[in-house]
Amino acid sequence: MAYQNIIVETHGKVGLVTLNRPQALNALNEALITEMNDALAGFESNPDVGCTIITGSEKAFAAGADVKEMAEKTYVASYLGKFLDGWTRISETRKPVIAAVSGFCLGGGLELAMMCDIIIASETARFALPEITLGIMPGAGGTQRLPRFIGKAKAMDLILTGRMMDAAEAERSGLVARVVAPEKLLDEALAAAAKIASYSQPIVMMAKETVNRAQETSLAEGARFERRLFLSMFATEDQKEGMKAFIAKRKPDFRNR
Ligand code: DAK
Repeated sequence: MAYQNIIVETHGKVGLVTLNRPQALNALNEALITEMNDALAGFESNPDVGCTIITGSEKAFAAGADVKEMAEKTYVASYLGKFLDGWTRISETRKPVIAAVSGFCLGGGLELAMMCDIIIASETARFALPEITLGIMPGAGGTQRLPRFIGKAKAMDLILTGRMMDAAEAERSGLVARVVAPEKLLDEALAAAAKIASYSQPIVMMAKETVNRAQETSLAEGARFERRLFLSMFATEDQKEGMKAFIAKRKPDFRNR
């Protein structure tokens, strides 16, 4: 697929998707979502890629879904046409995805970032779910994921007022994992992604799956799930290699087996 709205690169074992609609502050239209899903599917099926980064520009990660594309939609046509159908596909990825966020990260842009596994923000990042100001509410998981990140009190505040939260508040609230200077954002994300990609791919994928299970189930069921996958790791060559390398004081050579 030829991409018009994103730029796709690989850096070693890291896949990089840069959202690229500068004229609309990377507003997410259907074409962009389709292209992003295609790129992610390519990285998912590429055994040489162990982690993906999604980023935007310095001014905007993404200013939300494309309001101009959405404005005249009707209910029945949208329902029949599976309006915004591909939006949550990123949450089904099995390899880790890092959102590297600078500037505006609003509405569907924040929902996209929250579907990633780690959010790294620049000091200039601004987060909001401003849908209420448009006469709608978040529709790509925002009302469900944001309270899980930052708790009900702050999620209600943000969703009902539509106000923006800066990077410092986002880090304090547990939405983002790290905040760095704007000029360091991509390097920081690339270094984190390269580290993740250097580990055993199946083990990383199992760790991601298990942490995500914590969001969906009881503590007891989650701990049982963890134990099952933990024990299964002793059937991998990479577990043997990782522990032998530690004992021999050398770097492990993980083979994803
Ligand atoms: N959509 C379309 N165009 C946008 C846009 C957006 N979300 N955000 C900005 N733009 C466009 C502007 O219209 C402007 O275009 P021109 O007028 O030059 O043609 C250009 O980008 C530059 O924007 P501004 O001139 O407004 O730039 P400023 O620096 O003055 O302001 C801003 C930046 C980010 C504060 C402002 O642009 C803004 O408030 N933008 C809208 C933010 C917003 O309301 N976002 C939420 C959209 S609703 C679902 C999936 C997703 C969703 C729902 C359901 N399902 C799966 C069911 C998501 C919904 C949303 O995200």
